[in-house]
Amino acid sequence: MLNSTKSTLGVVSAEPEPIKLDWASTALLIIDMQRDFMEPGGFGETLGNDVSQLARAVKPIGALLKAARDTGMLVVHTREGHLPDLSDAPPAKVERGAPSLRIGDPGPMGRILIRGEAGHDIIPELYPLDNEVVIDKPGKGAFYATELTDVLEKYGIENLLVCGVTTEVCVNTTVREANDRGYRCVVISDGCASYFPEFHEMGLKMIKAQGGIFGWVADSAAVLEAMKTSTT
Ligand code: C5J
Repeated sequence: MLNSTKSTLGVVSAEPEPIKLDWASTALLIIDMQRDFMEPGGFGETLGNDVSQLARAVKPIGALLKAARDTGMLVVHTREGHLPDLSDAPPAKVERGAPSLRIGDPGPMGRILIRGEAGHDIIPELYPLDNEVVIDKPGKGAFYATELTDVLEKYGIENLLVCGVTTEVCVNTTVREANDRGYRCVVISDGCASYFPEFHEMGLKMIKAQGGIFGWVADSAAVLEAMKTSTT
């Protein structure tokens, strides 16, 4: 799929300051909106988390996804998970803690956090279209051991609208990786969520602190407004 967004500029009302974006070089990056994190019986719940905390991000992401699809913006979805033989899952990740089920164990949505299982898939509300990019990642960051850099370079992407779960884990790790690679990241405050509301708040604060040390933070309404009022 080509990023068919016309070269138009929009100014997003963001923190710590407004940011001007060329939509033609901007992609929507949706992190790990998988059943394993969002639904009972998945990886998130095996770690003792209240998965209902994440539901609030679905609607704002859906609105951005619709706008991106309507305007031809590149959409990239990511999924955290591992190969069935666990060859890409470090023992340090699999063995830690005392979850009710470990990565690779059979659960109600198939084997926990394993590619191809029902739990690994993206939730129906945000399901990728056939022409959208889906990046499978073994780690928390979307750049580690994936083809994401190649995809972004291929489409001439310089800016990322980042949303998904969880704010302080895979969203923050990915934004830090992206920032070091030179991408401007706008993190969507209501399009991210955490099992711990206080970590969500702090995760956003860490990004926009010190003049935007890792990037910018804006809500979905501000991005949608900027997309509507863009100029050529
Ligand atoms: C976690 C993620 N929380 N997608 N993964 O383990 O944030």
